[in-house]
Amino acid sequence: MSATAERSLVLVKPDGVARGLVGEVVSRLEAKGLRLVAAELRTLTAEVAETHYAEHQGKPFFAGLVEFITGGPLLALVVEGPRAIEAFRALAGATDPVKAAPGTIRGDLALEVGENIVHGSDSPESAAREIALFFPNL
Ligand code: ABT
Ligand code: MG
Repeated sequence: MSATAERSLVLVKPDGVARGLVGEVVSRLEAKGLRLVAAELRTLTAEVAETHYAEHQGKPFFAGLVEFITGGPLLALVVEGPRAIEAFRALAGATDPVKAAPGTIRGDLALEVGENIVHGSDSPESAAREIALFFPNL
């Protein structure tokens, strides 16, 4: 990784995989200039899901969130590029797809906050933690 490059964990969540949007998401992030470093299709255990979303434990939507994210295969990606974390969050759009700007992945392709197609790490600390959780050998 070059000195200016940064890595982010991106997930195409089970709703995105089920809807056939993997190609659309990967196409958008590659077109932006982000480079794929790792990719794996897998179904999460509850344990990994609860660790990944540990910051939301105790919130009213937590149980539903874990059920959703473990409900089918997702595509886990590590992407790399200058300011990759912020770059992918900008491509993804706001958490609530109705508020997400048209032109973003969520703004164009999703309607419900609980099924918003993609995840992207939200800080360098989150990215390090999430990449270690999903790809411990990277
Ligand atoms: P993630 O990339 O999934 O972490 O989403 P984002 O960082 O944009 O938003 P946060 B706040 O981290 O939401 C995590 C997941 O929880 C869902 N959620 C969130 C709800 O279902 N209801 C809510 O009120 C809030 C705040 C949306 C996110 N995941 N999904 N799917
Ligand atoms: Mg988040």
